[in-house]
Amino acid sequence: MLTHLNAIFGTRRTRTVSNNSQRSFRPLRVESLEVRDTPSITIAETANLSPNSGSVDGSTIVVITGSGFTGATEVTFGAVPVSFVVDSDIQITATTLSGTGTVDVLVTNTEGTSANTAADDFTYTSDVPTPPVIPMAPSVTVNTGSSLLDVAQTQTGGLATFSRIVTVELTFNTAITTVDPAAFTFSNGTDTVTNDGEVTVSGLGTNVLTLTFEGTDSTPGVEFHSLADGIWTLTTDLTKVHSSDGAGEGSADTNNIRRLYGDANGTGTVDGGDYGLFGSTFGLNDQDPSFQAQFDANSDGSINGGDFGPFGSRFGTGL
Ligand SMILES: [Ca+2]
Ligand SMILES: [Ca+2]
Ligand SMILES: [Ca+2]
Repeated sequence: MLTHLNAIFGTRRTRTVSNNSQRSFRPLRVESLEVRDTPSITIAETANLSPNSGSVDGSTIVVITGSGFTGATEVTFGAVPVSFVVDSDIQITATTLSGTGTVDVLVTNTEGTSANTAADDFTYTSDVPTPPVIPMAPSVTVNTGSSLLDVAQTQTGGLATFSRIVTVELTFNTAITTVDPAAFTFSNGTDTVTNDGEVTVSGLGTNVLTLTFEGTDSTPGVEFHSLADGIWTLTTDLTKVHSSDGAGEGSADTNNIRRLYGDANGTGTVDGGDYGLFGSTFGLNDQDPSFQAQFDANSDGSINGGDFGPFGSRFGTGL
């Protein structure tokens, strides 16, 4: 703080002093009294950087907090001057240029340069954080790549019905490393089929898992490596499906997976059209190019009387 006293001399006057002589003088009058604040600049100190790391490519906006920033003339990152704004005596906002390694961030004002401390360390990093890739709801296809679909499926109300369902393929957004029991559950309202006994999972280590069906004709929900008749929902419990980054969240349903043995043309009923197709493959085995595995109800490699029984019992029925 500095105090300024301004004074002026008044009109000259005379006054008689004790020995009767006269003496002239000019009174002094205070004109104004002014008190001024004078900035007291001290050497800067850096207490914190936020963030204290950023891309090697630069352009990271760094908020420097500390003291003595008023009148700062230069901010350097590893001796490289950068652009900056003095927000207040205790805060500067600076923008990095490209750099490498860990450097000191120093602030210079008229009194000097801030002392190098651990708090002023800034690290250039090439590590760009990426979010973990966890399994998301898969897309689901039935009988992919199977000769079971040699006869074109007719969509009924937008839905295909399959005479046999022997594979269900799930395509994920990332490679699946492991699955827990009951990660995949098929339900038709009566029976439940899961990978905890009736479903085998293959393809681990890739984005595509293939589900196949185990058990015999007497296993509820499974008939000779096919889902049994019904309108099925596949529920994928994503918390039981793991990528290298972790398990998924929640669950996903795939509805209207429809199976009716004998409905080879996918109309939703076993009808005359299916009967004609059945007749064309009757007596053939899986070595014959005309063999249609979708009619091989008992999965024994031939279309014969063992398949005609289940076909006949369903003739005229629908889902
Ligand atoms: Ca330092
Ligand atoms: Ca049909
Ligand atoms: Ca058969």
